[in-house]
Amino acid sequence: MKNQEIANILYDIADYLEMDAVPFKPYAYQRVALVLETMEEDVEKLYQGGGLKALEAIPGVGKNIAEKIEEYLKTGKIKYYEQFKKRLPLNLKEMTSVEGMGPKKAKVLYQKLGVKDLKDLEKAAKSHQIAPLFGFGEKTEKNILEGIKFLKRSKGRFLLGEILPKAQEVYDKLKNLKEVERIDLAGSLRRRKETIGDVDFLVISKNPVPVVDFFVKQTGVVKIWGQGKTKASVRIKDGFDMDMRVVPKKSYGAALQYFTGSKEHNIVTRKIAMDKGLKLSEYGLFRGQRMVASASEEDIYQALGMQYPEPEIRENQGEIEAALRHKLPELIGYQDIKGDLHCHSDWDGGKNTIEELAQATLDMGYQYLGISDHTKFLRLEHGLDEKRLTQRNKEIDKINYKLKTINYKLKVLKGAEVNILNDGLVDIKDESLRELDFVIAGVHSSFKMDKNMMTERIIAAMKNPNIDIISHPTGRLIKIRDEYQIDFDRILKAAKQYGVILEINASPQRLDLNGQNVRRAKEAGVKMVINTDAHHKNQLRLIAFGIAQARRGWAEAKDIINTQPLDKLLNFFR
Ligand code: DGT
Ligand code: CA
Ligand code: CA
Repeated sequence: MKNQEIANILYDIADYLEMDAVPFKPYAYQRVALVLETMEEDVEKLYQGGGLKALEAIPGVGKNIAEKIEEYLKTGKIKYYEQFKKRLPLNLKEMTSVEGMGPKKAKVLYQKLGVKDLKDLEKAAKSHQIAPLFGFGEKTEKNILEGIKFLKRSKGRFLLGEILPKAQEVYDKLKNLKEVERIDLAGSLRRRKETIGDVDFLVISKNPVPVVDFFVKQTGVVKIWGQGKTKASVRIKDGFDMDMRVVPKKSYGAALQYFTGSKEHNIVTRKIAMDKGLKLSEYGLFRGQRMVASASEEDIYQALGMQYPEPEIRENQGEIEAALRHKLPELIGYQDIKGDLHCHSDWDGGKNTIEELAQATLDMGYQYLGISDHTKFLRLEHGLDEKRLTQRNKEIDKINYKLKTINYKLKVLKGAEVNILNDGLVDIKDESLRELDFVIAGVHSSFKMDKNMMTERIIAAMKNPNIDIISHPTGRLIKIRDEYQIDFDRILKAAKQYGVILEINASPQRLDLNGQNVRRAKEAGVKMVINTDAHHKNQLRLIAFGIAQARRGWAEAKDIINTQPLDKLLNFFR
């Protein structure tokens, strides 16, 4: 399927157009790119079936863009794009990956200093060539260096949300092999860590050679790092590595325990075995030559006198001590969520109508759905003003009425995601907020405030009695930008004092709160909510990533408000 390839080119074209300060057009290209990325149909098949007309039927695609897609499908190239690349031969993706570096800045740096990629950029910033340029300055130069440092830190790791679906595909293929008795994802993927170094598969088979053979020959493999009788390691075209181990059934539990990690968890677990006069390895738990346990992880932990720790908390952050004392928390389950409270509808530029979102919610077995469209400060995202918000509320009333008449037990709740402005006020009148069932407030601008000001800004918003939830409370974008500066302890104290709920945003790029902050919130007695921030109905499924993060933070169902039925949920709103 070429959807993503084409989307990437359209994003680049949008950047180039922005460099040339062309109005409106960049947005049109971005919009189509987003549609291509998220649609399920294969654009090439659409074209084969219905030609140019079928392409023009894709939302946002006019004749002009349709012809470019056609050109790509026919020739593998788009001339318009090639001309841009020739005129401005810079590594767009690299340059704009630096937080705060937009296409316009990239163009100036290329024209004035010949900066083409990250390496050039770092050199230019370090030798202070950037600050004197018109429109840049000391602060921008400093931010660029910080941005580059941040990128280096996350290099070589991939987003869980990117990797898991791809690993799942390989998992399914392997599982279908007749030689494969059982297969599990191990390593950081099984622990649902937010970024992944490489994928680890563990297989039970009596006949490993054909399994290994299949693994290294599957489509997408670009390099074989190593291949033995029972193991292999490969790189696939998406740029990450996959390891596979095949073991016999009798030592499967020990192998799964070992390869799930984390390494830090394993080191301490092994020490506990030693203190009991045992030896724990990937082959089993032994007393001398005799195998004490090995078939299942449960057996091993039990033999060590430990409660079974779920993979998400195996990070040597207190879980071992708690397991020894049989005091592990009962983590929130993957089926415990009863509704999503952070979804954007087509009222603010999301992809689906409220009714479509409600339908998708029913399919997920939820009891409620909160629509929280952006408000007016975010003009690019079609934020709603007071008048449009009221109109949208009427539509929600109508949908609820319809759901009732067909006896569906789903309630659509009226929400909004308002913007916390620099002074802590929000961008919409309080009267409008009082018409809503709940209000989410979030920071979407001026991320570089100093720590004290940013903390005050958020606390000021929490004091507004209309505000129930703070969305993505630390503002990070994994691999893109760090958290903004806040005093998280003060935020927790204020949340507790005013009864404000903190969001665990499930979007794989955010996962905000992260596991560590979830744990701090729980310990401070602050309630949380797991939301997807979906802009498309398919994104409602991303809730699992938020649940995983909550589990990594030791959260139990009672810590998360949207594990509660509707009547109890409403009690949490101010
Ligand atoms: P990653 O790939 O960097 O996201 O993190 P992991 O945890 O998947 O690490 P990886 O792939 O290097 O190894 C998979 C598991 O194998 C790891 O979680 C624990 C185990 N393991 C690997 N190397 C060692 C080691 O030197 N000592 C111990 N005790 N366990 C190890
Ligand atoms: Ca790994
Ligand atoms: Ca590995």
